[in-house]
Amino acid sequence: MKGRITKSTGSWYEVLAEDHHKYSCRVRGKFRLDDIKESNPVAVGDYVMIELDDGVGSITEILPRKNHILRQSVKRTGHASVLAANVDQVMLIATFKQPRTSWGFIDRFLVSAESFRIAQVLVFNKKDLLKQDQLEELLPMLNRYESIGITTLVISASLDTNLTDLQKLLNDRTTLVAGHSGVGKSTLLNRLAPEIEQSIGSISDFSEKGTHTTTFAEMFQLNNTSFIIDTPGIKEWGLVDMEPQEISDYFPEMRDLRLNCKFGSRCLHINEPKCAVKDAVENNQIALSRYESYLSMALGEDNRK
Ligand SMILES: Nc1nc2c(ncn2[C@@H]2O[C@H](COP(=O)(O)OP(=O)(O)OP(=O)(O)O)[C@@H](O)[C@H]2O)c(=O)[nH]1
Ligand SMILES: [Mg+2]
Ligand SMILES: [Zn+2]
Repeated sequence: MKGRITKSTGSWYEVLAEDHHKYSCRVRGKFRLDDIKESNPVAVGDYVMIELDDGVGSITEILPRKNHILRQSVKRTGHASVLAANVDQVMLIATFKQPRTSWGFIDRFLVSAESFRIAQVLVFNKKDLLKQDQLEELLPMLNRYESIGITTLVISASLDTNLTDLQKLLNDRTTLVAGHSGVGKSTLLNRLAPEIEQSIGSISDFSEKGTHTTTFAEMFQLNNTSFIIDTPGIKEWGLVDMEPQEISDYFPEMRDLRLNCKFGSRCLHINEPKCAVKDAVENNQIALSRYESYLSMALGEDNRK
């Protein structure tokens, strides 16, 4: 029977099978996974074949992936694990305060998704906490993201503000929801489908660093064709296997411009003469904060948070 991985704890997998039942499964035998070198061969979102024996399932095959998104291991550099497979878009949940998400972190995440060729939605939650002047600071920034093809939304999960707009974006897709701990990912999922019942942290938990309420990625079905994946809060986001020369390919506003740089695809847009990207920053065609994010990535600075 065919199914889809909805949860992985490392040794056990939960599979939503074609018969609409969920089964606990283990991996049986060895897979031919020639091009997958990550530590976890089976990820949330994977389509698999399972065999049942007395209600206990075995995963016998992983079906080919459309895509996957890798997460750099925090503990072991050079190691990555598959955060999820077969996703149509990532939805990054950020907050302007409680906690504050930095633009550097946002850009790192968006650039990674772009490198895996996965569309991005940037959502700011906790609108209810923002004063007028804070909104006026945030909205022009979001316009700049809109202008480079990233969908943005400002919502309040706890007050249901703009959730119908958000719901429209989820239709007929598999969406991975990511963001720092405490931004309200689980709160949002519970609002979208109350039967999900994801546990929610109390605000005081988040003042202590390292507290994560959600510990495993888990996929939920919103309707027959719409799936959403809740993930544990991300502390920092590293770039996986990316050469400095490659990074500006994943900034949509830089991608085409770089053809006009004197040094073309070898230009790092740092100190090179006649650089079209630097010119565009000078005349505000590229947002300064985006260029600063770019620089920190290209220089390998550690501003992952
Ligand atoms: N003021 C306000 N608080 C919110 C909103 N959404 C969520 N919260 C609160 O933020 C806190 C964290 O919410 P969670 O949903 O647990 O956050 P999370 O992103 O799932 O966190 P992790 O599972 O640790 O990654 C809780 O106290 C929520 O009640 C909102 O729109 N406005
Ligand atoms: Mg959570
Ligand atoms: Zn350049």
